Amino acid sequence: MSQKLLLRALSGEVLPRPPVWLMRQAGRYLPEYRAVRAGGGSFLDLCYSPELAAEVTLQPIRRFGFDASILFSDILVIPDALGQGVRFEENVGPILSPRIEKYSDLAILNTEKAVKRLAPVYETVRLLRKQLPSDVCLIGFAGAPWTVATYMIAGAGSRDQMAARLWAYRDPEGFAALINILVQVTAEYLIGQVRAGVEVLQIFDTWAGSLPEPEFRRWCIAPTKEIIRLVHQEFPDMPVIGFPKGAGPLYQDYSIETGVAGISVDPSMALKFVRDHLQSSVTVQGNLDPLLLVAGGAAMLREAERILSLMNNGPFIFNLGHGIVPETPPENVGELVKFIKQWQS
Ligand code: 1CP
Repeated sequence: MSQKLLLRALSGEVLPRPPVWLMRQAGRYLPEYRAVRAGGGSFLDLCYSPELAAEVTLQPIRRFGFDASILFSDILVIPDALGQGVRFEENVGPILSPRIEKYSDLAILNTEKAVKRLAPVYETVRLLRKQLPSDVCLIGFAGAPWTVATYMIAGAGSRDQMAARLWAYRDPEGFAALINILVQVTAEYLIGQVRAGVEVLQIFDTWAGSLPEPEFRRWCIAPTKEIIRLVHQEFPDMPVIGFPKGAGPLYQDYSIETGVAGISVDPSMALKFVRDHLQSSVTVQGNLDPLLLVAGGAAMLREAERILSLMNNGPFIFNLGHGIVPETPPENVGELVKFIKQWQS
């Protein structure tokens, strides 16, 4: 069998049409996902139930025929597994308690326990490798240490990541200790996913854009580089996609310095910059505005056409610039995937 499209794109090949998958392709916009969630149990129970997690991972593959499948889990399983309580409240979002606010709070985190708690996720990966169509690539993922730390410190999602930024300015050494714990556990978690069968990894740094340049280098680039070094020590060829959302021109240094094979770009990035400064060194993934997927119709297809014609002269993966929102009509996703799959450069 010829190699899967996503792997070919990540090894630098330019394809007649790019592989397509969408961040948050499983989730609340799909009625079949809501039906599984209505079956009772918390969101984290779903993440730790291999049969159900595999089922919701497969739902968008069956419906739309994506070229890649992302493991169903969440970036916040890491703090949960470290022993900080995590729950997801309807219409509120994640709540983490107790908050990790200073160096001495790190004592509650248990790295031994973490690896054990995450075993069900590896089982989900094994089930998926058996159940996925043979041409669909399985992507594993984790949150980057900076982004996960912002939730652990604020105890919830926060608009400006104020608590984490203040800790990092006031006590960089103490903050570095938290980041180092997250680097070690995240690398171990990603290596576990690869051992279980994922073929590509993505690292989500959703709040990278809230840091000024020196802090971006210290808390986003350096920890991501170290995680990738640890993964590559065991699996030298494992392709990693980085997503430092909102990093602006610093996407360039991130893509050169961290060791990523692919860079996922958000909708604010000008494609001429992306083509001239990122695509020369790595495979680019992106960057349709998720709200165009809500709007649908001619506006969505016009922008998809613009992205394809500008980006598919180099190594490219079609995706959104951020995750699918719950308001998205599933039929728009179907129309978009059909359009990409029929497109030819
Ligand atoms: O059913 C529900 O009510 C829960 C909704 C939900 C879902 C479907 C959450 C809660 N997480 C997920 C799955 C998820 N999260 C996946 C796998 C599914 C897929 O992509 O198909 C992935 C890759 C994530 C990653 C994730 N979780 C990120 C990084 C990417 C991004 O969107 O920026 C972040 C920041 C989270 C935290 C999180 N989990 C859930 C919510 C509502 C949030 C955001 C909280 C906030 O607003 O700050």
